[in-house]
Amino acid sequence: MQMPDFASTVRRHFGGLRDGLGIALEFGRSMYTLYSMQRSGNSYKVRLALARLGIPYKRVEVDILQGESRTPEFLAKNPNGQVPLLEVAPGRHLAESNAILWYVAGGTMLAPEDRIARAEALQWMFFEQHSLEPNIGAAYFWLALIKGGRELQSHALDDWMENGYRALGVMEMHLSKYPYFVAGHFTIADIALYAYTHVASQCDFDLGRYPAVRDWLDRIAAEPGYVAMDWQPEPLVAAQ
Ligand SMILES: N[C@@H](CCC(=O)N[C@@H](CS)C(=O)NCC(=O)O)C(=O)O
Repeated sequence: MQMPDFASTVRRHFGGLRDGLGIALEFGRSMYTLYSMQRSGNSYKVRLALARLGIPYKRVEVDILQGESRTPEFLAKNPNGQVPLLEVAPGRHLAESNAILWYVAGGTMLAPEDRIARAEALQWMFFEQHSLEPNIGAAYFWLALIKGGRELQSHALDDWMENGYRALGVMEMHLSKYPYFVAGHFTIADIALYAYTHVASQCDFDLGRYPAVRDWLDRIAAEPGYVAMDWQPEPLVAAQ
């Protein structure tokens, strides 16, 4: 049987706290580099998790609107040409926001280890990628970030609204019974779902009919270590 090392034992017990412990325990391995765009909800998920865990990282701002995620240099790191992207060790890159969440939160309270709770977290994180992000995420991108996006995407708007509201309805049903999505406490499933839900009102969605979702949004914003989407941890390093 492999014995857990001291760092993972301590992180398991205290990993939900942002008290600098993460910084101390992460000491000794190379610092993460996060390729991220400030107004990307998928990138925000990772920034929120790293902040909550107190894990320091170097951040590289990638402006996808200027094609910076499609340069040969970036495609060599992520052939899929998207952010977020985390360099976890020199030359070793991890893509897909929810996979990155599992990686950075592994061994902490944010990543449930109990078999059913882990599967439930995955269930909600797949839901996020299939039912929420393609609708509310797309609406946010085109309506809130792209000038003239509403006109360019007028053919898609009705579907995004209908399917986005459907996803919010599913979340409302769950949150009217439970304070968090999984395990009775804040986890990476909440982080994944929070990223685009909290900007839904910036892209035409009216959360008035979703009181449990609104209460949950307030609960997440009050979590220790919470950072807002526009929070910047350090001076930006230019993309290369
Ligand atoms: N499923 C991916 C989606 C990532 C994604 O859509 N990233 C967008 C920004 S939010 C992007 O980089 N788009 C640039 C492009 O596709 O060229 C994830 O969860 O990380």
